[in-house]
Amino acid sequence: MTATRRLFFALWPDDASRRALAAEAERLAPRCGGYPLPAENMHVTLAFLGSVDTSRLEALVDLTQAWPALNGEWTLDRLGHFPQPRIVWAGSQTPNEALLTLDAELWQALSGHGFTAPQRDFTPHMSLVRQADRAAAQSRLSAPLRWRFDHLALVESQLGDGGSRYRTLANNAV
Ligand code: 2AM
Repeated sequence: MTATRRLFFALWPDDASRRALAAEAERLAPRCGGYPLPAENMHVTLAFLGSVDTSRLEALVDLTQAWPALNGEWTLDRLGHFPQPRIVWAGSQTPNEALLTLDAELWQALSGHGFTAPQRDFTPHMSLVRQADRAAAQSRLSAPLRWRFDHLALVESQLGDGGSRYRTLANNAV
């Protein structure tokens, strides 16, 4: 049997932004019928790779570490709901071009390593509440949050009883 790791690329906001998002998640969870995600889990998933053979890990670490420095900014100002998989999330009214470009460039680079981008459109979002049966009553975030994304992370997701745990395996931070 070959060993695999569940991997994805993500942007991880600074501590203060993650705390603000976790507070929003706590506020929303009782109204949406789900459970709030903790501050340490707040992130934006870019390329989700799923189960990857460990023999491919080194190339992904190299790709991540060699990725050019990021200098982007994203303002979260809207709330959304994915009825399936039951997530209430924060995102933006206006598409963030830098983020969309980054995702496209990442998949372009990953295609050179045999990974294929999903067919569906990319909706950048930060999941706040899981198992959420209802959307939030309002479609705006109570206080818009502007944060800078300055590094790309290769992350492993470990599924456990208490929810997902994430571990950064590599990043391109200087
Ligand atoms: P989510 O926050 O919208 O659930 C680790 O599981 C991360 O990868 C989560 O941020 C999750 O996004 C995302 N993810 C899980 N399964 C996915 C899939 N099949 N396609 C895209 N992203 C996925």
